[in-house]
Amino acid sequence: MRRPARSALAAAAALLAACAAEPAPAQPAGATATGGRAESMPRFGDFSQFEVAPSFTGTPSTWSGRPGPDVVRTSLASFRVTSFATGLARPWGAVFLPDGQLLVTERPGRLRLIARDGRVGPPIAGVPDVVAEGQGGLLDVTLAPDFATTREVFLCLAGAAQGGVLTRLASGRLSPDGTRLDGVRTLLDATPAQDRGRNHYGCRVLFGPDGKLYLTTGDRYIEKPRAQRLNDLAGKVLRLERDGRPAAGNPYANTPGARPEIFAVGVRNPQGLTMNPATRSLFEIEFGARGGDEVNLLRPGANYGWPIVTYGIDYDGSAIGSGRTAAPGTEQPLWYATPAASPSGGNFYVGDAFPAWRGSLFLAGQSPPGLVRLTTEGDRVTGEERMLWGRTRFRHVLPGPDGFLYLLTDENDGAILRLEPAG
Ligand SMILES: [Ca+2]
Repeated sequence: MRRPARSALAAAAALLAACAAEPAPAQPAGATATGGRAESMPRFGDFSQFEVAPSFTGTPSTWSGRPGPDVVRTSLASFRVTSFATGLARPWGAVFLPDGQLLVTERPGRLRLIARDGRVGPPIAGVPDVVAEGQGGLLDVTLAPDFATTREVFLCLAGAAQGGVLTRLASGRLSPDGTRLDGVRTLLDATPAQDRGRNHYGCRVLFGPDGKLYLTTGDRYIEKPRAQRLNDLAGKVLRLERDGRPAAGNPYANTPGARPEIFAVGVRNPQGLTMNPATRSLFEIEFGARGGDEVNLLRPGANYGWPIVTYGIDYDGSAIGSGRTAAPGTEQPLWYATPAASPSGGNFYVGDAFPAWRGSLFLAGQSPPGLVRLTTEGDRVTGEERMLWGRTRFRHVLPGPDGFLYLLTDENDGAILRLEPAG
C-alpha cells in the first residue's frame, strides 16, 4: 500500500513540532520506516537488524606527530609515518589515477597532480571558481569510471550563486598531459543558495556500484531544518546521472514538491562517502555537533534523522531537535562517536601491505585529532580503534595502489603522510 505523499511544507512543519511531540520525518512516496526500496535500485544494505555499534571505550594509541623512522605500534599493525608530499595548502580531496599519480584538491581553489615519487606538480589550469571562505573552497574530486578513455573528473566545491553560496558539482576533462581541465561545466547546484555562513558543505562525491554519481551536501549550519526539507538540496545525499540530472528511479521522484535528485535526507555535515568493497554498499560519514558523529549505511529514501534525533548535543551544551537519539521513521547509524571523533573523509582499506586491516574502514579525525579504524563484518561495524591520536588533524584517508595508507593534513606544512609497514 502506498503512503500518501508528504509535501515538503508538511515535513518542515513536522520538524518544527519535533521538540514537543513524536516527530513525523520526511518520507518518500511509497516508503515505510524500514522499507521503501525502489524497484530500479541496485542492492543496498539492509541494516534494520543491526545493533548500533557502541562508542569507543579503549585507549587510543598515540605518536609523536612527526613523520620519520619511529615505528608506531597499534593493535594489528606496526608502521612508520612518512612524509609523501608537502607544501600543499589545505589538501581536502584526493584520488589516484590509473597511472599511480595522485590528483589532489587544495581548498583555496587549486588542483594538483602528485607524481608517484611525491613530487608536487603545478596548479592545473581551468579549475572553476570557488568561494574559499569558512569551510568552503575546492573540496572533493573523483574520477569517472571510464576515466582511462574519457579523462573526465568530477569536482565538488563551494560556489557563488544567486542568493549566496552553495555546494556545487562540476566536471571537466583532464588534458592528456595533466596540465589543464577542458570542457569544465557546472552539473548541479545544491539550491537554494544561502547568504549567511560558510560552513557545512558536505561535498564528497563518488560513483556508486550502479554507475550513478552520489553527492553529499551539508545542512549549511545556520538553519538545521534544511536537512529535512524535501524542496531543499542541503543536508542530503543526492543520486545523479553523470551529467547532473536526477538519476532514474530516485525515491522522491514521485513526491509532489520534492527534489528528484534526493536519495536520502537528514544528514548534517557528511564529509565522507565510500563504498564497502565486501558488499558494494555505500557508507556516509558524518561530522556531528558535540559528539554524535555517524557512519550511516545508505539506502534509498532513508531519513538519517538530523536534526530531529542525534547522539550529540549542540556546541552550547543544549539538546538538539527532540533531544532523543531515536524516533520512528528515522534510521540509526551503524556507528556513532560520543565523545567526538569529528570525522572528515574515510575509506575502506584495500591492499596487500596491511593484510590485517582488510575490511577496516578508516576515518580521518579532526577533533580530537587522529585516525579511527572501524572493523566490519559485512555491513556491520563490529569494533573501533583510535590511533595516531592527539597530534595531527587528518582531512582524508585513502589506500594507495601500493597498499600504503595515505593521510591528508593541513599540518606538517600541508602534507600527505603515508603509513608504511614496519616489522
Ligand atoms: Ca543521524
